[in-house]
Amino acid sequence: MREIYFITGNKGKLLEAEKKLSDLDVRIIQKNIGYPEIQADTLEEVAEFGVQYLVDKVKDTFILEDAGLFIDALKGFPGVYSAYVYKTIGFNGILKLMEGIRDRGAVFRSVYAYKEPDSPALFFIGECRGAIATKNRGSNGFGFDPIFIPSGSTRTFAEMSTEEKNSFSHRGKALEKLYDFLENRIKLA
Ligand code: ITT
Repeated sequence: MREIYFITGNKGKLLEAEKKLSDLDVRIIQKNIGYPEIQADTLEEVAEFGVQYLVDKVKDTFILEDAGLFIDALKGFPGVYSAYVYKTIGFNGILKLMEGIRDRGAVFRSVYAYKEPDSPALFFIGECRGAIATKNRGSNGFGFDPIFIPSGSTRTFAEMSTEEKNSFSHRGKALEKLYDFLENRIKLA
């Protein structure tokens, strides 16, 4: 069985990746060694910098992911600053910023980086459009899940099981692409 290290401190992300990739012949192993999340304009740049930082430190195949919530009425905020905003004002702070705002549109984005030793990194991207709820609902998932309602549902991510969230989510879509890549990669090995 192939082993892939997932460089993340986020157990929720790990669970979603394990679920989505579970019927492949791979074992996802969490490695919580951290990497600097640079101030950049895009998630891709943050992920790319993370890979470059880790390449000398992790000798085996690894993945990492950078994700963010981009709110239309706030011109894309918190976007690349989502982790910092979550740690400081949390989803309640976002609900406060959105008080009285009728345009609730938002998009979650996810960028996965996959790095094998001696090969360039590959990137897999997923997006999920939806709306910011007017109050938090549900207790599953993590981060901004209690305030995000994906298009096509009336429930927040936090009111869904991991499988159901994956069927809508930015991460689920990026993982779908990673799944297809890995399936072929294993066949060719
Ligand atoms: P890493 O160790 O993998 O970097 P992190 O929690 O710092 O984990 P990110 O920087 O990618 O993750 O995420 C930015 C923020 O957006 C963070 O606070 C997450 O909780 C939140 N977030 C990311 N994906 C989410 C999702 O699917 N649902 C809800 N919140 C999410």
